Amino acid sequence: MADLRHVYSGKVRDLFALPDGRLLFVASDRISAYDHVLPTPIPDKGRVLTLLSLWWFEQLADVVPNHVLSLDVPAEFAGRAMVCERLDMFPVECVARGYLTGSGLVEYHESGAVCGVPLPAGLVDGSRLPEAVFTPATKAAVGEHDENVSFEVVAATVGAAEAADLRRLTLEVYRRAEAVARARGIIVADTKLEFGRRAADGAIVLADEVLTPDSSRFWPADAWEPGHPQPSFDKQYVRDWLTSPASGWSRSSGQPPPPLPDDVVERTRAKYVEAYERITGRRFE
Ligand code: PZK
Repeated sequence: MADLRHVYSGKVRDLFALPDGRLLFVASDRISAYDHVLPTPIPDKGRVLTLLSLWWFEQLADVVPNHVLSLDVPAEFAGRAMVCERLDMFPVECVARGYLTGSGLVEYHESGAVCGVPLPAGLVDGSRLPEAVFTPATKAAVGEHDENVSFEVVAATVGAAEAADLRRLTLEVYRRAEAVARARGIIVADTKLEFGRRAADGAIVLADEVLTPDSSRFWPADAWEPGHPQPSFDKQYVRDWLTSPASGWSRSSGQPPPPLPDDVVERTRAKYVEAYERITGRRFE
């Protein structure tokens, strides 16, 4: 791994600096569940998510430019890495939600609103929102969860014009993606985007990975039934096994999760491939 400087490690992805100043964004085969990285990788997950992200970047090119420069990457990362331009990142997780669940549902129960956006009464876990909402969050320290904030907090942090741009772009990206995926039987309940500023021309550029099952909640549309937590398109086999007596593990044990059985690994791999093939209409190979 000559001349790569490790800049940042997420749970399941890594960022390196290349000697010429560009960045290498690498998607691993690691999978997380219940806030743990599991000891068993999912074969091809990094390649599937990279291909999906690239497909979306292409679909969205008329909405917003993206940070991808090249796919010519060191052999050990072939197929699961992108050479990216270095941006000045906005310190905001730009989230759009078209459905209510997770931290959005918790806030709604407390206040009837999410990130300061009032919502109609009577919504339940999994409800479709009347229209998608921008629900930004501030990046938390390692091990902490991001904190939902209002548009006004974003405006105070990055400037009013920038905040309005981030909100508009986030909602445009989400609306486009939700419609595409919905037509193929997958609900994108919400998605988290990261944007940065390109120094050369001042443009706002879409970064990170986009509209993957790791950055978004994917639900099978045919099982959608508001009123309870929805099954995950990709991770349901993993969650079901981890919470079954067969795993011998409990979320509250403080222990690391055990290795996954081969059949759970294989079925989970198949779900990532299925998401890619359904959304893009392309064959994964
Ligand atoms: C950047 N992250 C999050 C990404 C991780 C964590 N194009 C860019 N320019 C400058 N900074 C970033 C990016 C991008 N993308 C992204 N942190 C910094 C991140 C990948 C792996 F562990």
